[in-house]
Amino acid sequence: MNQCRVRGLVLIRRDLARGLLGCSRHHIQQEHLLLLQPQLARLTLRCIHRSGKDVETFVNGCSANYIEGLYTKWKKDPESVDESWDEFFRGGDGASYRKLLRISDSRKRGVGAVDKAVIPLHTETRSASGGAPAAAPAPAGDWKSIDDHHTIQAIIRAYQMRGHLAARLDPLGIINPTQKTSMDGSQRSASEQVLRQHYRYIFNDLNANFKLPPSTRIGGGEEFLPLREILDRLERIYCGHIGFEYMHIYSLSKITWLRDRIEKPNAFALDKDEKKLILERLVRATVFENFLAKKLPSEKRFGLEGCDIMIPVIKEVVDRSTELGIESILIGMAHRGRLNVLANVCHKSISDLLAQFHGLKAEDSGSGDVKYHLGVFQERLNRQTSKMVRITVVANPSHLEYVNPVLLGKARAEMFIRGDAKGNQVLPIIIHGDASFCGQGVVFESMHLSDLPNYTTHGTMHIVANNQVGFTTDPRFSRSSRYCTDVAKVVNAPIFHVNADDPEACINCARIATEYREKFKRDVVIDIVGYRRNGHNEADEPMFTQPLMYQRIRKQKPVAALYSEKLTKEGVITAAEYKGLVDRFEKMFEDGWKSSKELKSVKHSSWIDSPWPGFFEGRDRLKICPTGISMDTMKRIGETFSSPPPEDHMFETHRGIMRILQLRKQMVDEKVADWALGEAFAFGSLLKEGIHVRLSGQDVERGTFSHRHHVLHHQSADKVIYTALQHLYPDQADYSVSNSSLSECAVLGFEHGYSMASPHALVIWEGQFGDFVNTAQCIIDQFIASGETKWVRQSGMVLLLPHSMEGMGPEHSSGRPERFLQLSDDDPDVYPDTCDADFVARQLLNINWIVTNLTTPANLCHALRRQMMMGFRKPLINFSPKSLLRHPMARSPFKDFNECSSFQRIIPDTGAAGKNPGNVKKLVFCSGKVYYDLFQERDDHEQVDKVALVRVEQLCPFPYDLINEQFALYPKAELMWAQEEHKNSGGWSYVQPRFDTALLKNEKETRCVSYHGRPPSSSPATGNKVQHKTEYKDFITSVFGELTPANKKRLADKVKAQQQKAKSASPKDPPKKGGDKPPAAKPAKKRVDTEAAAPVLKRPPRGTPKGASPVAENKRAQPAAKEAPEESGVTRIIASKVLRNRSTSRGSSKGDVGKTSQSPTPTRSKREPKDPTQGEGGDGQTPKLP
Ligand SMILES: Cc1ncc(C[n+]2csc(CCOP(=O)(O)OP(=O)(O)O)c2C)c(N)n1
Repeated sequence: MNQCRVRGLVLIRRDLARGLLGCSRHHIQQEHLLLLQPQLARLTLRCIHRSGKDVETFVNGCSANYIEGLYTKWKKDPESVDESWDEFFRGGDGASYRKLLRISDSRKRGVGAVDKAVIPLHTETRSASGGAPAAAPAPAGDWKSIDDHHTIQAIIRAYQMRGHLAARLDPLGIINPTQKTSMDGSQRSASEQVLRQHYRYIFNDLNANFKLPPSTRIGGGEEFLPLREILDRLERIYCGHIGFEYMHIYSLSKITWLRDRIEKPNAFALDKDEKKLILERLVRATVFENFLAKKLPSEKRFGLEGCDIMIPVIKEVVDRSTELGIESILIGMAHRGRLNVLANVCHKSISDLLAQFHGLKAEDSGSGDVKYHLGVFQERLNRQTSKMVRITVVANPSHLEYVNPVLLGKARAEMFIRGDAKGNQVLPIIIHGDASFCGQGVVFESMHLSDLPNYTTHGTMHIVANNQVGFTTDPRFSRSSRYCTDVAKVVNAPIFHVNADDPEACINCARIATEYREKFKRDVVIDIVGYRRNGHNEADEPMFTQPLMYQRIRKQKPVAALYSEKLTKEGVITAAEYKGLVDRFEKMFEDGWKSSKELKSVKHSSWIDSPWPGFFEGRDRLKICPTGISMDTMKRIGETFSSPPPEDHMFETHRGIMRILQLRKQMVDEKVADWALGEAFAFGSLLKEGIHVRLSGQDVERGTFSHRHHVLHHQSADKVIYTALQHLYPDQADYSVSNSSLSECAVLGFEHGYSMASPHALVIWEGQFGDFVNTAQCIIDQFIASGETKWVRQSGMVLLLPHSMEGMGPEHSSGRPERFLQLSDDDPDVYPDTCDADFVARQLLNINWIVTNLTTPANLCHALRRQMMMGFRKPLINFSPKSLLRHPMARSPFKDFNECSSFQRIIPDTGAAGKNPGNVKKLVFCSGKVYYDLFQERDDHEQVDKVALVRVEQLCPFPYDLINEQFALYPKAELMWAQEEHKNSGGWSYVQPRFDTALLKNEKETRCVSYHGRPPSSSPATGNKVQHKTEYKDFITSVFGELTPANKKRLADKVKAQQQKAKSASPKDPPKKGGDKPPAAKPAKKRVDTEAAAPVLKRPPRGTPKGASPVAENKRAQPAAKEAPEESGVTRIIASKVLRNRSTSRGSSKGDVGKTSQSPTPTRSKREPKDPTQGEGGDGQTPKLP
């Protein structure tokens, strides 16, 4: 059938359909003619002016015959044809028709053969209207033929969409489709499930010829194919040993590319050499497993037998990708086939690998890991492409799939280090098990990182070693989805399911997948469907649970044998050549075995997956470089951080942000820093020193508590942002700050992986609230806490976990410090050698991580900088404040950041108590925000000189030396530990035994440290405000006793005085409702939260275009600004003043400020800036001042 004719008729049909929807008959015909005739006329002209194909597509014999037929009919009886044809044949006294006829005659002579083959197949008559009662009579046309073509299109599409359901994927043949015999005797797999209502059609006239639609490439160069050939080709492509799933992809270009790649005839042809190479690699993989089975029959190795082809598949990916420019490949995988990958893909020394089985002692420190978890880092020449390639297999725990985000983070970091912005040089590959791929939530969470700008790895290759069983559970009971790979559809990844016993199909999938990733930089999945020859491990008896499957498996020949037979039959190799291959690899492994026997010890460090070349060499590990920064640096950072974007950015900044920046500026002028500024000092100074800083987590750009504001958003242009810390110095390092997806597990894993790639980056993950960190527990336990010990791999990763009891309920209070402290690996019963000159550094070196609960911005800055100033890397878990972010007392003067200052592990009491320690009755140790509560309460209880408050800033490693100094300083004091957490939470269970160990050090010491805090509880905090306050009061009373009548009177007087002061400060005539507005010149009194909807303050940009005057914009903004209710603003100002005054009294005791340490007591700026953002806060949870 001629394409143009079909098009013309389709237009008619569409018209009719429209007519059915309600147009008048006349209207239909008018429109029909309009559509048809220009079409014919245009095509006619094309026929005249152009030669060859174009002409034939319209007026070839077929359409000409059709029109001729109509014409004959019309001549006999003009009413026997549709009015439209009538009009056409009459047109110009039949001139148009005669013209058409002339052209068609000439065409008919050339293409008659094709036309004759077009046989309408449907025998039933159909009305064009589809049987609708009110339908107009159908225009004349060869509807049967058209319908047949539609059916063919639908069949092609059905194969493309659902052909995979009938693909023969299972090498065991258990789940393969039952084939049916077609009318020509051929076996066809496509079932009703695939073809649905068109299923019957494939038993129709198979000789009928059809024009192929543009949505398929099965024709290659041919436009027409008989039905038989169409079905055969579709069957071969879509229902063979590969099940292609790609029609779920939204992007047409990707679908078209894939169709092109897989449908074209001979798309999968391999030449002799390629076949030989597959066999060679297959034999190597198989011989390796057999060799291990023979030598170590009782050892667990999680062999790959049944999915052996995975090794040649990975090698093909390596070949192809290196050919396409990839220089570094990172692999994350579980136990199955891992040894095989190390030996045969990475080319790890066979003797080193086999030595792992000999029970040798390790030369170096660390506890090591089982052999099928170890990492590898190899740089080698790829012989196929003669290109160097670096292959890393990341060490991983037993916990299946949790390595995924870690691998992705590491790959991303490597891309960053190489400046590979598009993933052209680095390729991540993740190898999954079928049960774990669909079972573990971290897979989904990690997949969702794939297209996020700051997390993308520009396409990850996923390979599933699908042995159709997970331990003892078969897929019917381990997943609800059809395929184990369905999770990948969320990111639109194409999925290639392939029969593991068809090596060539597998290799072709590897090729297409590699090319797809290279072209589109998107995730792609190869699902290798095989089987597991042995039990879950080699000692397991699989017949207990999978008897029928294993009866089949026992009969199944190994794929290497099957493939060698195939190639022998094809004449590609001889039997002798095959045997030669087997012998060669057996000898290779035997030699490796012999040399492994000669080894006397092993080294954990030879299994490191992230070597940091040049970092440790010549470095004094125990030297911690100074963490202080110069005044110039502080000024520069402070100024940039407190300034709006420069004028040339033409940036509209939110008015509330302008206020925050003004307040920051005020702090900088007064040389005092709050939490956000302290953090900025740390980041900015490191960036200046060339250290890349990356901050990631939920809502970190603004900060959950709206305190950070690192990324400013243009208020009238989408996606225009400004990040001040990226504009500090022209030659600074890169600062990356990014809100993450709402996942703790994947994002923390990702950042941990990122931190492993280089020691020269400060990588920080911040939890929204510390409470949510437990959804990433596996990453914490398996990687961060124990990674260095197991895998000799360091990480300087920082976790910021907002933590403190502020009445926000069970899930917004605790970052669970007790858990991190419990995982710390220092011995509570051993008093360390505190006389060692390097004691502090050694303690840090020997611990698995550092746990801090800091109280000053300066200490935060030093702690963060110390991460990069140590001669090694260590994770830091810091419990961040919430209300302290804006607490007027939680500020540090600039001198606490300067070159003479350093990190303070404890902050002693330097107030009245510290000055007269002999008078002190109680020495209270505490950690974190509770210090400020205790500080206030001590004042309220008038015990400033009687109670010393010592802040333990670094809980782990425990500062024994400094703690002992404090014991000695207050010889008569009762020793107390005060915490706001419940007794089974917080620091108590960690510090108690360590206090005891410290006290035991002094023979004369008879005191012990008592506990003061909330009683034990299964819930981290109460959700009831009243109970929260009662608990708080009880806790405070246990430290200071009840308030005396004198205390109470003093407090009452104080409150009265404050109220008086506030009253006198309030405006005499508050504005009446609906009355005059107060003068607009007092914007500073408005709180940001009342201004949330207020217009933005525009900087007058340079070169502002006409008509867009910022002044005009601001003018327009005025009325809205005035609408903010002044009354409520006033009330809030009063409230905040009371708070400020209260804070002033808290900070009244003046402490000594030593030259070499930070100000030990809280300081306050002279003019306390009003907290502009209090009242905002993520989650609707506003941290309140205590
Ligand atoms: C998170 C997690 N849960 C449970 C296990 C215990 N386990 C080890 S292997 C395995 C079966 C894994 O099946 P699959 O993913 O199909 O991989 P296979 O072993 O079949 O290659 C299980 C449940 C584990 N290692 N990790």
